[in-house]
Amino acid sequence: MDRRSDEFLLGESPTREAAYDDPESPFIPTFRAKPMASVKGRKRPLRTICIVLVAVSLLSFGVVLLKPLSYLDIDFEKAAVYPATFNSQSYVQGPPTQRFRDNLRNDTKYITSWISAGWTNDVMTYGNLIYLALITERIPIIAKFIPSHVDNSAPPFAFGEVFDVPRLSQAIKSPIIEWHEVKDSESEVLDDLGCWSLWESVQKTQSHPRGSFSLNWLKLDVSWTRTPDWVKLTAPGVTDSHASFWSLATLGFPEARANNLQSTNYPSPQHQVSLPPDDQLLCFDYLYYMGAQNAWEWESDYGPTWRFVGQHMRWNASLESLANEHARRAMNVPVNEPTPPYISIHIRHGDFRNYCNDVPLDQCFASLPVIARRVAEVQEELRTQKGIEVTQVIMTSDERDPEWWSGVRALGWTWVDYTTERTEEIYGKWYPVFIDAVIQSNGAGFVGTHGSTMTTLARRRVESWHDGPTRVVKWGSPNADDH
Ligand SMILES: Nc1nc2c(ncn2[C@@H]2O[C@H](COP(=O)(O)OP(=O)(O)OP(=O)(O)O)[C@@H](O)[C@H]2O)c(=O)[nH]1
Ligand SMILES: *[C@@H]1O[C@H](CO)[C@@H](O)[C@H](O)[C@H]1NC(C)=O
Ligand SMILES: *[C@@H]1O[C@H](CO)[C@@H](O)[C@H](O)[C@H]1NC(C)=O
Repeated sequence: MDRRSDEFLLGESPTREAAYDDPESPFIPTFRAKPMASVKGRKRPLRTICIVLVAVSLLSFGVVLLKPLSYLDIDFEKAAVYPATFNSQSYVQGPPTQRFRDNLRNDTKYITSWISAGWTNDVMTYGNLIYLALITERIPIIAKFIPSHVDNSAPPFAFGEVFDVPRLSQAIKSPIIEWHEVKDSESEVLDDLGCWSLWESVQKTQSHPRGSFSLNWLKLDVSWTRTPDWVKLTAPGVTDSHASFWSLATLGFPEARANNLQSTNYPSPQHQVSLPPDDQLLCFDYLYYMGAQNAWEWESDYGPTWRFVGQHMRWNASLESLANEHARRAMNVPVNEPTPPYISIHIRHGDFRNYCNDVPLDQCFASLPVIARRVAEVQEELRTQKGIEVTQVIMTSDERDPEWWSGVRALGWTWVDYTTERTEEIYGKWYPVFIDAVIQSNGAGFVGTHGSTMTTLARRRVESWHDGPTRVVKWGSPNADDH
């Protein structure tokens, strides 16, 4: 059992610094904490409390929509607990408007923030935003995903087409709205907005707010006000970019807001207007680096965003069934047979080579036999702990080298061939990464790559959703994964 693992510290590389300097570049945390114990399902006594809470929050929001759930076929347990759903339409004035403000309800407070990294990091950022919404009792407004590792020509992709928003909303007992429900995606109006920027309070490399292409898509001209330095999670001298959830939360309430309005303000870049941070629509530049008590809490068992939000971010059913079809074809499952349990693997290569420094690639990345040893451990755990014999193995990876894939084939493993499937032509450029993420998450067990957030999320999903065994393969030197 590899529940104990030492922290894997990759050396600082010039590339990492370069990525860090570029606000539009993804950045991977290199300090990874220990693997978590699996998050257990909700206990029965909690159900009564849940029902009461749902009732109370529904009443306080004033709307009870008696619409049957659309995902009853996915999770009967949870579906049965929640009798009604939050209708996002009830938390705006009406259909999307040209100016976002015309669509906000004057009796409601909102919160928003934006993204600027790889897709998984962006998923985590939205998770953090929703968690901050919960503790400030505000309604989160979520923008579309925008491409970074994915081809730049891929159009923005709605959060609700990746995740099941009604289900998430019910699980966390809060409405969630998407930006395109508030402001018309075709609007030509450039809206002024005052927001807090925490980027300069948490890191010293850049002396400007964190940028995001989302602002261009949403046509927002933001006047930023610097957050006070006490939002930083760690001591001023510590080089770490995390802010603390509750420090930011205080700014969502009148006292801390009023006491910190005198901070540096940047006029909006286009209209050159100086605005204080908006009180109705609380907004922050970037919420990827957030923690309650420590940095990188998505890695920890107690991590609040995973516990209160992330685990409830289940896939949109259409996407999930599309991924299931791809997985079935990869495993050659006959039409009339159910999808067999499989072990999913995520091997992150691509730009991770930049962390190898002087170590040759074939010695830096974990070899296939090293990965196979981890797969065997997962197989063994499934056999002994759950009594299931899992022989199907599906590889997902950003590796492009055909020789490497031949090696995968030689091990008797399979993968989705997106070229033969013509997935991008048929569905769009976003789909290979979405489908791979769904396939990873639905493994009976999972093997991933140390240092990749895509692995982190897959691992947590397999542990929470399927109670499956997981392993994370270390790399960086020839014997990195010895154990
Ligand atoms: N289709 C596919 N894409 C992948 C895979 N692994 C990585 N990628 C691409 O590379 C990106 C990795 O960025 P993130 O999702 O943020 O996760 P990460 O591995 O922590 O990488 P960084 O962003 O560089 O920190 C993904 O979003 C994908 O676009 C994979 O197995 N399949
Ligand atoms: C709030 O909005 C409602 C409905 O749009 C309107 O009737 C009411 O007068 C507004 N209240 C205030 C304080 O502006
Ligand atoms: C899932 O995504 C599809 C579009 O792919 C959308 O029509 C549907 O409403 C989404 N499902 C939910 C529950 O939001």
